[in-house]
Amino acid sequence: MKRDLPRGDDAAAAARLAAIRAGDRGAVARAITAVENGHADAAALLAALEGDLGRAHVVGITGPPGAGKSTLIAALVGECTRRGRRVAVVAVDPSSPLSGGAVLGDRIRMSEVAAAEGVFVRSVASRGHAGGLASATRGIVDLMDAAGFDPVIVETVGAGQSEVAIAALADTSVVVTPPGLGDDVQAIKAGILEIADVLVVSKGDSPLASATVRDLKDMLRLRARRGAWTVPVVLTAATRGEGVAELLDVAARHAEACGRGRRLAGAVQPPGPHDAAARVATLARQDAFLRHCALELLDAGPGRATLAMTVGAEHLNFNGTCHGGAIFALADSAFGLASNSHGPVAAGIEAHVSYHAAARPGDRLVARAEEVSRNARLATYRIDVTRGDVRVASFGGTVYIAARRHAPREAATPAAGARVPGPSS
Ligand SMILES: Nc1nc2c(ncn2[C@@H]2O[C@H](COP(=O)(O)OP(=O)(O)O)[C@@H](O)[C@H]2O)c(=O)[nH]1
Ligand SMILES: [Mg+2]
Repeated sequence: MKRDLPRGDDAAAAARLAAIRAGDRGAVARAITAVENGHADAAALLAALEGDLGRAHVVGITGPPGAGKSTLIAALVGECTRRGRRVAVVAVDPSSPLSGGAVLGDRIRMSEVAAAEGVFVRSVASRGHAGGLASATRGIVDLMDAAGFDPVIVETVGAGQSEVAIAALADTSVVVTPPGLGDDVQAIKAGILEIADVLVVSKGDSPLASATVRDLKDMLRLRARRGAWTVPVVLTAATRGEGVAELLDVAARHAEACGRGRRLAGAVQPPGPHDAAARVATLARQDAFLRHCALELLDAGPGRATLAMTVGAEHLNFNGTCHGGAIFALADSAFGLASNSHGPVAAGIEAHVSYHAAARPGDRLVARAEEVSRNARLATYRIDVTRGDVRVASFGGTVYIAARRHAPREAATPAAGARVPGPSS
């Protein structure tokens, strides 16, 4: 009798898997509950579905409370169903009791679209998840992916570290900004904006909306482009259905350019010293400014990079000495490479420099960048610029570490053996 039990269990498990793969709502809902409760079966279930993952386009929608995320998602869901797509939504509820009203509001708005055929909506309460929220959300996204929903939309409130981790599940991260943030834009730029693949200015019916679009576009212009993708700014008025189809199109274009299933590639082994050197060499090769300034990569490793520059006629100021801007560029480039040696994208948010000695034509300047401190989100670097034994400048800088990693394509480009080729090789 006992020998029949495992067979019965196997058959039940197989039936459960088949039901999930077929998109059976009840089966998906029960599996999500098992994942949320950390049920023993859940891990085995998710493992069995591994081969079914990576088909869905996972779109993360984040932004401050009240930005209009839920309203926008409801409109996106409507647009998806009009296009014949089966769409799923995971709304990660903020645990703050202050936002209880908003959570209730979400449920009401969502329930209108959730009743539609081919739409699956699930709220995840962050209370009781104690740090496991990101992994529970990941499991839920996986289940929706395996069940054939595409896209899978994840709503999070952009604030703390766990929200950034949840946003990292997404193939396309959409950051929603309400109009009229003004100076606050500066404050959020270093953080949540860095994760954005697409920026949305919501409530486009507000008179302040077009000014906010302009502000964000100005800000983006100041920022380095990431790979082939240029972050667009989309104006939406979700309550009127405006900009919603455009947003869906833009998100689809991002998935075409940058791929799906990013969360599945996130579990790669931690990079070793050679990976860091190879990554820096690849980044240096791809850096047009480094090439333009004829900066030479001498050495790299985890958290460090050394660059050299020979002072030429084109580097001189009106005094006939090396322009401070050229020295800054050398130090800043070493800073940029060192801080991006670990894999996750690091964006400079602050830098300062002191000049100690002049440099003249023919001088060979070496900038050595070293990591001083690092946590999950921020890292600081010290860069010494020297000419032989003489210190020419000292440079200090801070980076914000984004949740994403450099595209695997870049990181995987093999460097020649253990040698670090210079930017021009
Ligand atoms: N005027 C206007 N109000 C909007 C628009 N979208 C959302 N809202 C309002 O903004 C408030 C917050 O919206 P909600 O979607 O709950 O924001 P969330 O907290 O980011 O999910 C609600 O009162 C919405 O009615 C819009 O396009 N125009
Ligand atoms: Mg909401």
